[in-house]
Amino acid sequence: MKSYAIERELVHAPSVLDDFPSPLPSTSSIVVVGVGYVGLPLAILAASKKYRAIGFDIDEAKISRLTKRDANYITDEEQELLRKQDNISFTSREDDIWHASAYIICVPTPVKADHTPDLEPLKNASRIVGRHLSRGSLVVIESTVNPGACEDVALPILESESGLEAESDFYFAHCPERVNPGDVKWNVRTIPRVIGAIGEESLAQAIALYQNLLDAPLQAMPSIKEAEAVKMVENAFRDINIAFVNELAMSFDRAGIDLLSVIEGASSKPFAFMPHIPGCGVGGHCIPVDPYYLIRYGEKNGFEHRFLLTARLTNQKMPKYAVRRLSHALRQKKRLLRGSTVALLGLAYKKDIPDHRESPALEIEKELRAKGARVRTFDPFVPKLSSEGTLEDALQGADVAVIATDHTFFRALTPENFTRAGVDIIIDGRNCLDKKAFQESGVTYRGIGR
Ligand code: SAJ
Repeated sequence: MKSYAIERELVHAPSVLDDFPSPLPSTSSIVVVGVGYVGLPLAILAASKKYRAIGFDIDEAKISRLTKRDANYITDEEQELLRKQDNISFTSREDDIWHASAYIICVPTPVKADHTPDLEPLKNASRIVGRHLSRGSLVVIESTVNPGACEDVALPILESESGLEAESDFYFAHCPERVNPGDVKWNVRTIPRVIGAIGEESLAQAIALYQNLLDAPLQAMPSIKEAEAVKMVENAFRDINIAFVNELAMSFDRAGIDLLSVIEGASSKPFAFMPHIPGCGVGGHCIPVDPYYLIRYGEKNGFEHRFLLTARLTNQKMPKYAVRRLSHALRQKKRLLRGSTVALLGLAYKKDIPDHRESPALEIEKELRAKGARVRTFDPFVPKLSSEGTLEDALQGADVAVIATDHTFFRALTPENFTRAGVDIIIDGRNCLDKKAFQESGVTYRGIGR
């Protein structure tokens, strides 16, 4: 199938979806399976485009909260839209999702403890959709998967559960999600997308739907596998670039070179350099996970992704590196980490969001405790995991502090916030504080790579 970029006006796909957008006859609906940080904005977007949107999830507690329009993991704009839309409903009952015109699967694709892909959520979602789709339905998988997962794992389940055949009876495509949690500029409506499908008709159907849903360019891929590979490559690219600066950080810390200023200098080159920032680790549900999907996929094809794995191992050692920076700073003052009280500031994996999945901060906390330190945690975005309710509570009586998340709130901290509490060593795990101000205050400041 040829690969071509689709501009909005170029595709006139004869489609069962032709009567989209609404006002839709009651039979036309879009079921989003999995209403987490990816699926919920998509369901809200569909409703805002006048589709009849049904958010389905197996988590009944989540469905009950969403039915009350209670969702704290979407932007304020999306929350406002959710409250306003009356053509969106939420359910965990399969009886509510029969014969939809389109099913969009947005379930998690994590890795297991041994870093192998866990496709159980995808398989389960495929079984649920397969049992309820009908002739002419469109099924799109947005979950991030390695090449081959849509056609070799999800599709056989969809066909066996429905008794229908893809392309001839129902339409099947992959449009990998590109949600960037916390980003208000690039959101589900505006982020460009790629789409791969099982055949020409499926591709046309999927493009017709996403053209109605999005206000963003669509890139049609030659196949589903290439569409799956796009997302994997995007995120592995980010992981290896972060690993590059993290390795440089560990080297330059020994040489007393400020890597942040080196990166700033390299960024003056107007081409062929993309800055990344060293830090205390790589968290979230995408960047530390997706490379393993590629690594395992390579293994299945008899190829060893040594470079991807080395990058993963480099990033995975950064939480312990941050603790070593602290131990070293204490030793220089003839003090020990064991028995010290450490204020760990930040638990989320990324700034200004509440998500703490795969967060390096939790690794740092574990390592500090393993080394015999007393740990007090504070993250205004993650109150449930914080042992202290305020910054002052966390700092009062602490000997040292570690910044593990560059929340805007923490970026604004000054040396006085710490010195007045008696804290005299700061490990800035996100290189987000004003290094010069801290050094001039007499506080021992250590960044990661500076
Ligand atoms: N991180 C660094 N140094 C960097 C950038 C990030 O240490 O230079 C760390 C962050 O602190 C965090 C982790 O890596 O712990 C992941 O950060 P992220 O900014 O990549 O955030 P994610 O996980 O939300 O990544 C998403 C991804 N989006 C999708 O998968 C659709 C990713 O592709 C985006 O590049 C990223 O957002 C983004 O650009 O913000």
